[in-house]
Amino acid sequence: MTHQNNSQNSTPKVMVIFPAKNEEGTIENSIATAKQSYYKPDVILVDAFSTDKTTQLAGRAGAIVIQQPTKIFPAKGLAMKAGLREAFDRSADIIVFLDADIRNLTPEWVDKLVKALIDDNCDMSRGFYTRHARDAAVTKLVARPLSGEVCARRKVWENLLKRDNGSGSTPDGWGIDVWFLIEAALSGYHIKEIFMGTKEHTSFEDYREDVSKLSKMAEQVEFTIIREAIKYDRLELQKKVNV
Ligand SMILES: Nc1nc2c(ncn2[C@@H]2O[C@H](COP(=O)(O)OP(=O)(O)O)[C@@H](O)[C@H]2O)c(=O)[nH]1
Ligand SMILES: [Mg+2]
Repeated sequence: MTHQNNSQNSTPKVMVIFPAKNEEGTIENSIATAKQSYYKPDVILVDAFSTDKTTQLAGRAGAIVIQQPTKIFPAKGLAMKAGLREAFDRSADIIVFLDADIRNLTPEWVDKLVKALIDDNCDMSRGFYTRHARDAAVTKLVARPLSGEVCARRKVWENLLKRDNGSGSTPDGWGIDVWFLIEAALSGYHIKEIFMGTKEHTSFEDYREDVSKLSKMAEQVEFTIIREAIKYDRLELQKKVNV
């Protein structure tokens, strides 16, 4: 197979970014596991002013620890943008995001996401999973693929960030994943879902019995989709959809 992109001639510098808020139960193992990837990634933790031992454990596991810029929550978007800036400064070629609350992470998750870019020549790879029936309600009901495990080359991330045209409209909270997804799709990027098996993550335990705890997340995802529809003048398209 021929590749248009030749950065795979030398080994790409892979960086894994974990946004994390109070993840002391899983962070150390997550970082150690990510570091065992075939691609020997450096790991960045973007901390949300955690009040538990997350940052100490992350430092001990060998991660570069930075703080998200402000104490607003939820700040998944702020954290991802801060992580990307740090990875750009550290000359990353390929940047992988992983959630920090995963109990069954293996090094192959990183391998598979990165390999999809290198071997299959897609622009963005995203994890998808066999999930518990009540898990990932927002993803299942509102937008797919939306997992926190997402990987792209530096240039793709840079181009996506430029698409807010300096307006600062890139979401700071839970809207960020769907924002990246829509902007990637509208950029014509080839997005591929990669099957990872099952995903066991601790946040599910918080909403397992009551998915209405995800209402804030669902609202931010929905509003982001509406804002994007307005931005790209696509609201008229809904007339073709039978509701
Ligand atoms: N830096 C930062 N990380 C966050 C914040 N909120 C959640 N996270 C992290 O983002 C990841 C996804 O969050 P999670 O609660 O697991 O989302 P879910 O899996 O969709 O329920 C986890 O690693 C969280 O620790 C935040 O406000 N700031
Ligand atoms: Mg989770």
